[in-house]
Amino acid sequence: MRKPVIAANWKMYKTPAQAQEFVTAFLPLVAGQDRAEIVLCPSATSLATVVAAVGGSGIAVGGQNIHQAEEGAYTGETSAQMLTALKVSHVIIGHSERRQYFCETDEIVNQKVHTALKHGLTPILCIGELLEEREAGKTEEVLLKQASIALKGISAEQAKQIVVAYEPVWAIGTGKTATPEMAGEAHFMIRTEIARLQGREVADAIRILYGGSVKPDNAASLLNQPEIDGALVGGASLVAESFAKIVKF
Ligand code: G2H
Repeated sequence: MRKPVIAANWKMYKTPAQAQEFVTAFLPLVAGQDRAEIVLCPSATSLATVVAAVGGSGIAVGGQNIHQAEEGAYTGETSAQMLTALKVSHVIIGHSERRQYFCETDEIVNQKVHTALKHGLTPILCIGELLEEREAGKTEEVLLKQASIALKGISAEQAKQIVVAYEPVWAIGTGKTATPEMAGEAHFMIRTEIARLQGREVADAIRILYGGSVKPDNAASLLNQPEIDGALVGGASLVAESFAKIVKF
């Protein structure tokens, strides 16, 4: 059985003090739960605070982005090594906001996946179609293209460590959620493509999360779909009580 992953993507919210306040409130709410793996992805400036605050609770910490290069003259960027030095274990790669506002192509996403894996970071690889692509009947084509380019040159052993997040772009921060059936169908397409690329064993092992306006009141119906192995949560992860409810779906 695939253990669900419930990941918080705080985007560009929370100072270190606010991140600390969240963790202090959140830890007692999820103490003793072992049903899901929890990953908190704060902004880069709060990573060290969150790593220290979660301590030995078993909660993992992820970055929201890395640069594909090892190091270099890339003002404002963060390398994989900078994350691992802070004891960060995960990193979100290819979020649609990075693709849309920071010109990340599928090829750059692929390079970032390679860099993350090389440094032992678990990539949370985001893929998803735009509204116009869904309306044009291109959802499958888009998802398969994004998945196949992102996984280029990745061995089966490495691929098993990746967490994929299906985030239909039209459902992000909009309050619109894919129905559980729509999400389940997209996850099935992605898993089938992973099986074609990496073999059935990898496809059966890999966790595919759903992201896009996940809230406490829709979490259970999405997460109980057999193809959905967890959630990547934005807005509803900013408040400890609501994120804890999602964790305990
Ligand atoms: C999608 C999601 C988190 P939200 O971006 O990755 O955000 O839950 O606010 O739609």
